[in-house]
Amino acid sequence: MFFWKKSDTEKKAKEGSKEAILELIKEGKRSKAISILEDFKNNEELRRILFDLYVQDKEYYKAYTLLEKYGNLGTAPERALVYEESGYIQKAIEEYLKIGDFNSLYKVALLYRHIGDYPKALDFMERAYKLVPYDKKKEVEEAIFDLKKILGIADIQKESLFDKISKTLKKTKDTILLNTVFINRKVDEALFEELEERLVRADINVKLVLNIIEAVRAEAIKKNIQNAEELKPILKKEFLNILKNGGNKDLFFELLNPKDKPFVILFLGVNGSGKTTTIGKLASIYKTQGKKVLLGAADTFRAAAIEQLEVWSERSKVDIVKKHEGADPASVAFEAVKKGIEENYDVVIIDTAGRLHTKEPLINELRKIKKSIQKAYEKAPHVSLLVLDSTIGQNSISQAKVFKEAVDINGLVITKLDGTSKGGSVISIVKDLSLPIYITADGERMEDLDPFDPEIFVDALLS
Ligand SMILES: Nc1nc2c(ncn2[C@@H]2O[C@H](COP(=O)(O)OP(=O)(O)OP(=O)(O)O)[C@@H](O)[C@H]2O)c(=O)[nH]1
Ligand SMILES: [Mg+2]
Repeated sequence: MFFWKKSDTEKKAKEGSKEAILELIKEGKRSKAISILEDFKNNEELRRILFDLYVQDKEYYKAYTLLEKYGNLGTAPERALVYEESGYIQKAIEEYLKIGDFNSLYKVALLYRHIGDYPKALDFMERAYKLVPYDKKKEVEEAIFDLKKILGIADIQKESLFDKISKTLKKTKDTILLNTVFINRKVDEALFEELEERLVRADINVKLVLNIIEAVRAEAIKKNIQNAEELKPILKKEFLNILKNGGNKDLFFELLNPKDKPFVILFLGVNGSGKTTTIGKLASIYKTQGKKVLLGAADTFRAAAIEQLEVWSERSKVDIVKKHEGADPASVAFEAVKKGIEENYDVVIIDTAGRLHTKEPLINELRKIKKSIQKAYEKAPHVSLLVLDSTIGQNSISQAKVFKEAVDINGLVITKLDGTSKGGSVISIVKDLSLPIYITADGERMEDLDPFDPEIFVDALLS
């Protein structure tokens, strides 16, 4: 009978016949075959089949135990995959290194990055880059750039930052569409009008736009420019002229490589501007540089605010000074800086609340916080940064003025540039506030903090 025939195969398989086992697999009885093979782990040939089945079925941990007990099974890429998937990163790295091609070196770099060994990650990323296929070039360049940034190495490649900022500014660029405006166009009144309208839509202040257009128009007449493409460098010059007080990328790297210890940074800004998120990212970067970091939860207004900072401190494995909701924020700031000195911290970062509807109390509270910080350490805060949410564009200027009234602000952090079409507001903000930009933020990952480079910003905007 048919039934007998089938069971015959099974019987032979159970006796360890390789052919019968392969037959079972062919018939689709994988789990049966696997359970039989598991009784023949000592047989080298059958063990190899079992390993393959485990890998195909993504049973990596089982494949791993087999590897551990019997050693050399499968190919290096298979073994690397098994180790990686079952969480044995160092062993996975060893296997990938045996392969040595682009993919495996890239993988090694990603794994080192995953376990937080950034110097090794950078080393292997650069080795992988030497073998990079053309379609992966950008991706690897960006990864190298991010790692260098995390490590606080100042000699970043301009192209990488340009690519990143271009991507970040996508929504703003889609609004301005300068390339479309300028392509195959004559210089005439209609062009200036369209340019004006698009710059206003990207949230550059109307008066400022009119001035810029006026200057561009004058230059175009002076040089008798007919082709719209040739207006681009003139526009760039006008933007750069405004942004020349907007800071440069060194500010970011000075922040990452502070001279004094503990280096105290005070973060200010209205609720939701991105203070806590930026503090968290910055703390992670310092931590990966091997610095000892302390956060001060001086936003005691809401319990959730304290908790959010706590989550970041756990994620970045840095310490935190906190008190209960409603505690005196100035006392939290004082204690954080004091602890920073006594326990030899490299960096102390103070988070604050920013409820604008209580303007007078807010100003008084911020002044008190600053005084307490100075009481604990007279040189502190070394830097006071005001965080502005770019999605509200120029409206942040009036907010900023309230904070400027309370505390001497050294510079700005512009957040959420990834989610806004109002990126042009950066130009108005710099012009109006005369403050340099220390950091731009564009996402949720630790790497999504960037230096501000006016030239790159303008090039990206006009590209
Ligand atoms: N897309 C994007 N979202 C961001 C960025 N920075 C912060 N956010 C988000 O913005 C929201 C507010 O960020 P928070 O860091 O809590 O802001 P905060 O200034 O600490 O706010 P309060 O604690 O309420 O004063 C959160 O949902 C963040 O995930 C950024 O650069 N890009
Ligand atoms: Mg917060």
